[in-house]
Amino acid sequence: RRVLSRMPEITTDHLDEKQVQLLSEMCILIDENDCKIGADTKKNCHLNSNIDKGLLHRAFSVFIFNSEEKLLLQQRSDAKITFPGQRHTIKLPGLASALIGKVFNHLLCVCVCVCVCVCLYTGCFTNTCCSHPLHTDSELEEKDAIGVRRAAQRRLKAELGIPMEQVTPDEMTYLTRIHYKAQSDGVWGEHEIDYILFMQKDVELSPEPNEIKSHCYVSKEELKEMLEKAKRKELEITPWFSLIAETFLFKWWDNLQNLKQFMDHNNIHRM
Ligand code: DMA
Ligand code: MN
Repeated sequence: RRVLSRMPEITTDHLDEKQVQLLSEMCILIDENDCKIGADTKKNCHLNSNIDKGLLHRAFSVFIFNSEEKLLLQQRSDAKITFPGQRHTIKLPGLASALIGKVFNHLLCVCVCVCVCVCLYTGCFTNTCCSHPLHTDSELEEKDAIGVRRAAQRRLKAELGIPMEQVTPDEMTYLTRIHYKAQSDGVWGEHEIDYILFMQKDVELSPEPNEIKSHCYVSKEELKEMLEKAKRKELEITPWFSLIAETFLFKWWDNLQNLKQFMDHNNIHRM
């Protein structure tokens, strides 16, 4: 049957149990104009095999700034299935391992592991919070992107432990939408239209370790330094955060008090 063609045999046994459970959440399927066309599991939405056929879902990215205008970043936990803190496997090039004797290969593997671990000790950094509105009445509601803003409130609590009353939907500014695609590894990836939500407020945090390895507030200068380090492969940044940081972020950040001029709910930026 047609639906079966979307479900290739994928083992999730080696992955984090809590994160695997979340793969059964129902995401919102959309077309390239962000019109909803159905629902599918988080798992099916994030398999490269389906993304290659054009499967696209709705998502959001929240950026919280404190009263000093510093941006709250998080480092994704190692448990995350897409873009984890540390890569799950390290592969040597086939030719290299074929040429090198077994013992030497083993030693080389250890060296590569150590180097990669040192380089990526900081893990995959990203903006405050990202996730997906679910296929429920409350999160499907499209007027003023209220469904997406409700989903953001839910995930800010789940990931960062921010009390729901400190991040109500009406405190979030919906700026615009970004359409992008990125592979995480051979199996998993992202293909989304991402709603950008901004908020400036001092909030209480109690991060959930299964979601987040660490968090920090950064100034513009500190983020620029991180972006430079990411270019030199000294730390890792998620592809969507990198795209937003290279395009709109600093312009918006310079205007936290006058964001209205940047609200564009008609266009979808293809990246
Ligand atoms: C997905 O983020 C959303 C974007 C914009 C990349 P995620 O992988 O952190 O989702 P979740 O927290 O639901 O696993
Ligand atoms: Mn996604």
